[in-house]
Amino acid sequence: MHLLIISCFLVFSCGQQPPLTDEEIQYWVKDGFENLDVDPKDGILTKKELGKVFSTKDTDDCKRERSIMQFLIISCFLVFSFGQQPPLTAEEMQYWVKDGFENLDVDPKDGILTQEELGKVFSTGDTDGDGNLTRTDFGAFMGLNFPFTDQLFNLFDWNKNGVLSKDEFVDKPLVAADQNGDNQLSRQEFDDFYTKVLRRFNQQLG
Ligand SMILES: [Ca+2]
Ligand SMILES: [Ca+2]
Ligand SMILES: [Ca+2]
Ligand SMILES: [Ca+2]
Repeated sequence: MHLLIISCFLVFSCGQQPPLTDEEIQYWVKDGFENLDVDPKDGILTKKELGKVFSTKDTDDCKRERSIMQFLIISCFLVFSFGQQPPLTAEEMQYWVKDGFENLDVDPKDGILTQEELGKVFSTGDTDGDGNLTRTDFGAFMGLNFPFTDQLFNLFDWNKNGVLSKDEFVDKPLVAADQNGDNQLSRQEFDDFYTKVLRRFNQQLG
């Protein structure tokens, strides 16, 4: 992925392409995908299809270069849109906050996070059952693409002992975000709190 980002910057910085607007990027991504997804045209890019583009002996070099360029633009776009490169845009923050709520609001999925519900999430994450989440447990829960796993873990790790107790993962954050004191979090309360948190992380990096 890093190689692709670098290639991308090279492509852009060589001035072969003026800066693109959002619409242009969308167009290129769509156009690029459709040019690459040919064998079979099924909405999925296989290794074989990508390999063809890069190994083609097509005498039409321009066409080949264009395809490679499009592939790089797609890669860039994917990398950026999944937020692996902080700072995040407002839309990306919204996405992660929404994603976070949906990952937690599972039992029952009713738009409200209760203490009991968060406790169940904690127990699921605590794979060895010792009453603590390690950084790895926490990372597995947050997913590979979340850009602020370490920062969020450090924020939660109140006593700085390198693991999260149930109190640190469930009770303290719940109290911090619960505006009306009913000991549960509405989507609005969750959004308000975590948008602020992500903004702060963003500023630290930005
Ligand atoms: Ca719920
Ligand atoms: Ca554990
Ligand atoms: Ca701790
Ligand atoms: Ca509440």
